[in-house]
Amino acid sequence: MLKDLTLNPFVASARVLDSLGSIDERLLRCGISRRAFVQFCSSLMIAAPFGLAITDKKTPEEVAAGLGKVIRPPVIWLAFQDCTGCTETLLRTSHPDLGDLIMNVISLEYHETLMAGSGLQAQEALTEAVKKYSGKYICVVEGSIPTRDKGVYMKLAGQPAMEVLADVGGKAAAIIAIGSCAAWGGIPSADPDPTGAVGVADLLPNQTIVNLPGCPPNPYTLLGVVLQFADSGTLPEMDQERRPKFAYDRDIHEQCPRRAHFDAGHFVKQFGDYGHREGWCLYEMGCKGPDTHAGCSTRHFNEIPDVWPIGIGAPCIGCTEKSIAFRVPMFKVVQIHTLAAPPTAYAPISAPQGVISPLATGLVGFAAGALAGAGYVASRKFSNVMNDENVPGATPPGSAETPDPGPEESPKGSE
Ligand code: FSX
Ligand code: SF4
Ligand code: F3S
Repeated sequence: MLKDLTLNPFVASARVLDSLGSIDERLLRCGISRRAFVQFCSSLMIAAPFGLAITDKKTPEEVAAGLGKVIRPPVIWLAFQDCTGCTETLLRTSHPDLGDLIMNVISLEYHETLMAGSGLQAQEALTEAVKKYSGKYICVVEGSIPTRDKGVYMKLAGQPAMEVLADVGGKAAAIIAIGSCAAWGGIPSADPDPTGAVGVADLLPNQTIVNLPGCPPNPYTLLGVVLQFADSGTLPEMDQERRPKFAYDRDIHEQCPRRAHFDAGHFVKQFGDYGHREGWCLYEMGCKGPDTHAGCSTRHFNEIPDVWPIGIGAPCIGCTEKSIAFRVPMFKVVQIHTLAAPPTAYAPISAPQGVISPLATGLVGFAAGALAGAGYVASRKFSNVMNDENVPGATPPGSAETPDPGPEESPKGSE
């Protein structure tokens, strides 16, 4: 029994979409187990614990029961100037079943990279899908659109990408710009921007557009938005950059597992040093986590714990932020502007080691250490002044002003 979708603007003409069947029907027909679907629903709940009506349930079974009745949304996927990482992230789940399941939960009507057909056959499939589901399909756009020289730098069947987007995007119920390239230009728009690369909203400002920046973004964010739209015709609450708040409401720094090291002043000075091997803070290596809104620190990729940039020891490059990734050099240290200030006094993670006699490490030593520690942390407190050279870490790593802790920083016998 299909859910009554007559009140849903997305499925105003439900008969056209009825032929796609509900998610439950499709999974049954494809022999996908209930267990795999419930597992998928629990991943969705983890990715979107708040802010999405479809995951606002008590258990994964309840989410599965609700989602199973939803008619599979038709999706037309356009790929422009990109590396295809956005598609890859959707397919590279750690369980093969899951990739298969994702492709069955939606009805992918056109996707150049994944479809078997090519050339004229593919072109006809696109024309037919646009005609059949006009005004009802979700158009997912991956990659930026070249605008320089009348858009000659990318064509699809002889038509400039700009025109394809205007045509296919213009007839969609909603557009999802997946990845930083589609959201605002991304890598192709980096200086010197030879093709005049822009994002979807630059060309279709009046369309219903959701931006899911990230290079690549988390695939569950896409699925959450698509499924909510298919279920109720609504989109999740968005910020001023058109990003859904449920996935972009916090900065990386706020929930970073290395945050305690930041607060204690333990910084990696160069890749491979003691601090890097010990998982210290990557701020001085150019980490943009304090200025970057994304859920990566709690929602890792490929369902594998610690698979995200900082988790594998690389600084965040701010790939979800319009003004950071591909604009600010990767290893340039950012000034701290966020409100997420560390406590004024924070116990050091490991006590400094030296040759001071045990007697001297009594109350006096404790007080002096606490004062010095608090002073250091206070000096590192967030500055609102751009280019404030007094902020430790304001100079690029490796410069003369960045002190190296030296070997004495490492606890004895640990290397
Ligand atoms: Fe861009 Fe997506 Fe980065 Fe790549 O396609 S957001 S270059 S991960 O693949 O568009
Ligand atoms: Fe994590 Fe980067 Fe913040 Fe350090 S600066 S705590 S590595 S987000
Ligand atoms: Fe991007 Fe930073 Fe996450 S680089 S993937 S926002 S950790």
